Order: sequence, then structure tokens, then C-alpha cells
Amino acid sequence: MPENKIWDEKYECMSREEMKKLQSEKLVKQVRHVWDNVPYYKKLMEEKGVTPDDIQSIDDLHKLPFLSKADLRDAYPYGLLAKPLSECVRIHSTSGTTGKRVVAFYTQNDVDMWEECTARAITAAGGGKDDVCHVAYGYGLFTGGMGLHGGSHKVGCLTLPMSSGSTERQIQFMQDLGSTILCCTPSYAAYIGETVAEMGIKPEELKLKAGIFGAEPWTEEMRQEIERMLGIKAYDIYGLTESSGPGVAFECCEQNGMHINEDHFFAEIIDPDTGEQLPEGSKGELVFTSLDKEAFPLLRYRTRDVCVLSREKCSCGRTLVKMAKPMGRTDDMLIIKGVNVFPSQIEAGLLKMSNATPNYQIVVDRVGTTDTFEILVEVSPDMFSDTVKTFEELQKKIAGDIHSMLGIRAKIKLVEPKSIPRSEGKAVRVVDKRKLV
Ligand code: DLL
Repeated sequence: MPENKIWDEKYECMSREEMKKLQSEKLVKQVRHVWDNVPYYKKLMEEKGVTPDDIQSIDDLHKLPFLSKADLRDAYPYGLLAKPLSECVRIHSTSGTTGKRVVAFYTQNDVDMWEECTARAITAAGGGKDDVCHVAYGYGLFTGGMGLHGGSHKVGCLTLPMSSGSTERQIQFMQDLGSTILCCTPSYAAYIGETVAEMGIKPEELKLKAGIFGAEPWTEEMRQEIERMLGIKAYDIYGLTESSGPGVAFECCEQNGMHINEDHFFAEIIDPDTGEQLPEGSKGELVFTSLDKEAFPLLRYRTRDVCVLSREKCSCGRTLVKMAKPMGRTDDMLIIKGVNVFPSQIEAGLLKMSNATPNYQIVVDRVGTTDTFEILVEVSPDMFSDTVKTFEELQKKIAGDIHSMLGIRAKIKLVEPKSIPRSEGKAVRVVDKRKLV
């Protein structure tokens, strides 16, 4: 078990009562701020017949209207801005490729709060002043690079602003400068791990001890694989551009769900069809309210991430509510031949088989009225040189496992090592050709 370090004990370990009081005070102020400064949301409130006077505590949150990505696109670019541009110091934007991008604005206080959140994540992963924090998330409009960068500064780590790409150079720097904490997407971490092995470097020759990986779904199996390849502890981190970026939630030494920074972001789980709040422990859509963001405050923002919250006592001492790894999205969940399929389920299944690598791609198409479902799976180099018989056996085994897991058949195509394009950011796991028609 790694050392259990906490960045801000006062807030991370607050009692339930104190936290609720703090959240309620912040919410009352935030609703007033939005009402006074964001005509778009004021109109939504008026349509629902709610005024700031109706919101006296966090228990009144359910009275407020939701915001969705569609609202953000509607209001693009300045429609949800709650501060004059002269008070804003930064803009970030989503990595989405469909429709208009979502732009988020930050005042200096917003940047400080955000960096506080990522500082908590870095500390929870064992980071401190003596660490070399290697940030290989993309820098730029994407929030990953700048988000972890700011937290790293706050903690006092020596910060390596690598951004993504040039993988061999990343590894060279890791060796030369003794990087101890790696921050990037889990798929890029797996690629770095693979390249480390190819370069003939043993994990123990690197000084890496921890990784902070997020921005895309990944499984427990993928965690174990990355931990093995790089000889580290791998921690999950969650966030979205709309809510500032990474650091809304982070994993502690338990590595078992992410603590939500609920003094800044209040989480609800709702039924995605009815919008009703669901009781604790239910699976549903995650909705966030930013309690103290100034420039781009979001009240009841529907993330589309499917998740479960838990208040079980955590051995790290934090009292912050925990979210499980997102189990998919309400919007990009695949429906193949009428069956709901989450790519993470497939990934978990594949990684349980020792000869499959974490590189796979799901290809969905439609012939006539029937869906086709193919999974390309990269096999390990030693497997690739095996006999045709062993190859066919593996193919059959994967096909059987996928069938028993999902109840539908997929065509499995084993492909050569390195044939699926690598990603330096979020991996492209699904190619859904049906959408193109
Ligand atoms: O991905 C922010 C981020 C950067 C998070 C670096 C963590 C690390 P967006 O590009 O706006 O922001 O994408 C947000 O990515 O709604 C989830 O669907 C997904 N996502 C983010 N973190 C995780 C995670 C950044 N740890 C969307 N596990 C979110 C699963 C995640 N999905």
C-alpha cells in the first residue's frame, strides 16, 4: 500500500454535517450569481417557476432546471458567461468532433480552485515536493495538460510539461530526468509501456512510481496491465471541460473509486429518462453543480456519464463521496442488434485473455437492416508467430466469451501487433459506420 497523503484535510475529511452546510451556503450564493448574470439560465428557471428564494439549501437543488450539452451549444460562445470577459483569464474547449465545440471560461479564482482539485489528486497519488511530475496529457485547448500542470506546481513537484506525442523522447526524458509521476490518458500510458519494453528498458530502470490516468473509460484489467508494464500504481482521475477539467474526482490509495471534490462540485445521480433524483447507490446519469465557479458556473449539468455514488467509509480518511468508474455514457452507448453494449465491457473481457493486448477496435456497420459487429484485436508478438491452429483457437475463444458476455455474436479478427493506430490522446475504440449513412 503506498503512503496515504492528503492535500487539504479540512475539506477532504470534513464531517457530513459541515459539508452539507458549506454546500448549502455556496449553492444559495451561486444560484443568485447565475440568476443575476446569466439571462439564458434565468429564463430556464422562470420557465420552471423557480426563483433564487426557492433555493435555501442543497436539498432544494432538485427544483432547479437541468443544463445539457445542447444548452451549451445553443449559448455558444458567451451565452452562459457569468463574469465580464475582462475578469476572465483563460479559455478551454472540449475535444468533441461533432457539432459546435463547448468553450469554458475561467477567472483567476476559477483557475486556482481547479488547480487545488488537481493538487489533491497528485497528493493522493503520493506526489510531493520531491517528485518529478511528467505531464503527457495534451496541452492547449484540452484541459488535461494545463489542469495537471497547475496542480503539479501547487504541490511543488518539478513539473515536466511534455504534452503528448514523440513517445521515445518522452521515455528518454523519463530516464534522464527521473520522472516519478506520469500523467496521461490510460491508452497513452499503455502505449508508453509497450514502447518502454520495445526499447529494451525494464520498468525498474525508470523512477516512475505512480500514474494519474483519465479522460477516457478504462477498466481494472487495463489498470493491472499498465501497473505491470510500467512498475507503478495507476490512479484514476475524472473531470470534464464544462466543469473546469480533470480533478472533479480522483482516486486515493484504496484505488477503488474516485473521491468527488464535493466542496466545489455537488453530484447527483438521476434517471436519464425521467430526470428524477435516484437514491444513493443507484446507477444512473451523473449530474454536477459547480458550487463556486465564477465565470462559467453550471447548475445541474447533465454529464451523460453513467455512474454510481457511494458513501462507504474509505480507509484513506477522506469523507468525500466516491464515484465508481463511469460505466459508459447515456448517449454514446452502442446499441448493436438491439443490445446495449459498453466498450468497457469488451475491453475487460479481452484483457482477461493473456494473449490479447489492450489494443482493440470495435467496428459496427449495417448491411441492409442488420447490424454487423466486428472486433479487431491485436495479439502479442509471440502469439503472432504461433501456429494457425493456436491462432484459430484464440479467435474462437474470444468469440465465445464475447457471445456469452453480451448475448450477441461478434466477428473477431486477430490482427498483427501494431496494426491498430495508436493514440496520443483519447483512443478511438469504436468505429460506428452506421452513423455515416
Ligand atoms: O477529458 C478532462 C480530463 C482530462 C479528465 C484529463 C481526466 C484527465 P473532456 O474532453 O471534456 O474532459 O471529456 C469529458 O470524458 O464526460 C467522460 O465521459 C470522459 N472521462 C473523463 N475522465 C474519465 C475517467 C476531459 N476517468 C468526458 N473515466 C467525461 C472514464 C472519463 N471517462
